[in-house]
Amino acid sequence: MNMNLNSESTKKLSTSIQKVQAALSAMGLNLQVVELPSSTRTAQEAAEAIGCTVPQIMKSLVFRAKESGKPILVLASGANRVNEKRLSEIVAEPIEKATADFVREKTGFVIGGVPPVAHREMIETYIDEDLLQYEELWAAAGTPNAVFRLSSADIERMINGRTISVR
Ligand code: 5CA
Repeated sequence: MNMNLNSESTKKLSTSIQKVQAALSAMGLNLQVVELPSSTRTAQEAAEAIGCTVPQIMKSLVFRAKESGKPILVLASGANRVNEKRLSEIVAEPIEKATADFVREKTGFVIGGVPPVAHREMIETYIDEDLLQYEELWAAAGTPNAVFRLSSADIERMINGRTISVR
C-alpha cells in the first residue's frame, strides 16, 4: 500500500476546525463545520465558495483597544466596513486594527479563519445589527477554507455581545 497516498486521502480535520466544531456542539446547537475546496479567506471568496451573497458572510474582525490593550471582536456583515471612530466611542477608548499576531494570540486562530466562538480568551463582542435580517448566515470555522452555517437566531443563542450599528 502507498502510505503517502493513503494518509492524503484520509486527511484529518485540522485541530482548529475540531475546536470550533466542539464549541458549537457543546452549545447544543446543531451546527456543522464544512470544509470547502476553495478559499474562504475573505468575505468575497467565502461567498463565492459557498454560493451565498457577501452580506450573508459574518466577518470576525478583531480590533485592539489602545489604552487597555484589550481585544474587541466585531461580528460584521460581509458588506460592511466598520466605522472605527464610532466603534471607539462605543468602546470608550481609542481602537486600532489588530495585527495578525495579536489576532492569533487572543483568538487562537489565524486571520481568514477566525470564528465568532471558541476563542482562547473571552473577548468583548459587538454584533452588527445588519446581520439580524438574514435567515442564512455563514461564519469562519477556524481555517481559511472552513465555514459553518447559522441563522440570525443562532447569534443570540451562541454569542454574548451587544448589537450595534457598525457602519
Ligand atoms: N473566512 C472569512 C469569511 S467568514 C473571514 O475570516 N473574513 S474576515 O473578514 O472575517 O477576516 C478577514 C479580515 O481580516 C479582513 O477583513 C481584515 O480586517 C483582516 N485582515 C486581513 N489581513 C490582515 C492583516 N495583515 N493584518 C490584520 N488584519 C488583517
